[in-house]
Amino acid sequence: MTCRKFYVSRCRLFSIFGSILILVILVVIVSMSVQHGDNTPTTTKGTTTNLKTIVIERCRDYIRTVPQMSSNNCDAIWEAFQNSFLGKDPCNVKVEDYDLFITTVQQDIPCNKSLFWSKTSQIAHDFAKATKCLMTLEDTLLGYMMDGLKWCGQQHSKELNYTSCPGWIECEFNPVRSFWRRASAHFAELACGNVLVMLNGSIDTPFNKQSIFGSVEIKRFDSEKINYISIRVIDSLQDRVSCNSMSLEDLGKILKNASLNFDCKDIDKSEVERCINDPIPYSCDCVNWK
Ligand code: AVW
Repeated sequence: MTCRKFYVSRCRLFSIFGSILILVILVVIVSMSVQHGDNTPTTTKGTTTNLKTIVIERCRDYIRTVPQMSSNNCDAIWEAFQNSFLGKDPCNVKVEDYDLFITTVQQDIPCNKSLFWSKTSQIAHDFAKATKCLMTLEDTLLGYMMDGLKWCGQQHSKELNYTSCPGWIECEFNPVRSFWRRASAHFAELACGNVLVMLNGSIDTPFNKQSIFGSVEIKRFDSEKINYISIRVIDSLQDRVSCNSMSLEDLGKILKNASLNFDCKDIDKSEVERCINDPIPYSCDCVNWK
């Protein structure tokens, strides 16, 4: 009797541990798959379900809330967007294929408002959203409409492909990557006055020449229009000086060669987080960026 009791309780214990283990594995799998900027190619996934509805609704929402944007026509924007990649091999959509689409969207980006980021997506967007003092690409209509979405077409068909689209690194000229390169180039070309760049000091190469910031945006900065570039390297380790690292030295050389004025400063992540949690509306001053 005692022995059976012992057996039953051991059984329960195993099944409880078993369930917890399965739960933990599930949570890890789900959280990995929803991570923005996941590096795993996702060949099995196709175009985001309801892409057209999502894009048009986001577009209408945006132009409703930003009065200066009312000249934009969301149906025309959708048409131009889909014409950029439909009927094309999803590994052969060129950056220039989005040219017409980019010109269909009318938006002025005020000087001194542009925020660029690399490997700091979360904190940069949280900062822009909380303070409303700067704009990232994803705060512009172009970026806002496409943020987090996936799309592709196929050759010899005018339909979206909902079954399978190439992943970000699977082939260079996939429709999503070419779009973000084109939109980023445009956003960088429009930058004027003082601009802020948030880099990640907790990785070996805060400035990565292969990133969109390093390979696209930095090349489109116009020294005639940009007064000053504040490079800010965000880190959770106090006293780390990423501004002195090799990768930042590379960035410095590129900026100097392009006659762009800049400085670099290491900033504690906690300072930015404090500001996000207790912002001064329409002011960037809750962080000492200077
Ligand atoms: P990032 P970037 N799979 O943090 O400098 C899917 O490296 O490149 O910063 N999506 C990806 C992948 C991937 N393997 N790698 C990157 N991405 C996408 C536009 C993903 O959406 C703004 F204006 C990730 O969040 C910034 O100044 C994003 O690319 C600059 O370009 C950024 O990757 C940030 O581009």
